[in-house]
Amino acid sequence: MASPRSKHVPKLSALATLLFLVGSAVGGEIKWDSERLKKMASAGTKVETLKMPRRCDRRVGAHDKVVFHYNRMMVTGEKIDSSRDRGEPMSFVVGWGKASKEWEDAVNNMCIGEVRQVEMPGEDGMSTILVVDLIDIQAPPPTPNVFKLIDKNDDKQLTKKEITAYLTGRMGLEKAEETDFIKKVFKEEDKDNNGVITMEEFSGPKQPHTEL
Ligand SMILES: [Ca+2]
Ligand SMILES: [Ca+2]
Repeated sequence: MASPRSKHVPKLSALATLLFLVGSAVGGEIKWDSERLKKMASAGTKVETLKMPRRCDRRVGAHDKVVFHYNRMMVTGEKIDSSRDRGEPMSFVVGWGKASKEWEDAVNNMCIGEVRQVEMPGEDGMSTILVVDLIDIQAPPPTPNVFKLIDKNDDKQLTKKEITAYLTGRMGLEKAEETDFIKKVFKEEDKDNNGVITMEEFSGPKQPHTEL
């Protein structure tokens, strides 16, 4: 597993990356390394159902925790990796920005017991094939109040200084990279461009107990 100090910032929105770090900090269960996320984030996804269960009482929706096994292979059939080989299913919470859009697309509206084949074009033009087998849909863990974690002085606004303080020691970036990253967060989140991110502007989790 890549540590949160990995030098590679995934190609997700800056906020999603922040959430990814929080996930790591609070024991999130995402086990993909950031290299892999980076690869997937730029790809388009083709999804096809291989097997439907006889009954489907519930389908995957936003804020569901999906638990699944997968096999990943080259289009030639050569195996790359498999959660079954590791003996441990994967999981993530849909819509929390911890998995890339392609993974979210792959499990969207899926039934327990359904098996899907997902084609993810790679950056080098070499597609990889995922076979995803959904084994459970669970309630998500309580949402960490990311906004509150960053807003140290509790004035309901995030400054560059607060975000810098929050990131220090988490990302393992060089100073210049960190500055770039913070610029990106402000570009995406500071909608009125006044130099602070208010609670209304912040698009991530901001309540201590989000109603789900
Ligand atoms: Ca503040
Ligand atoms: Ca603002």
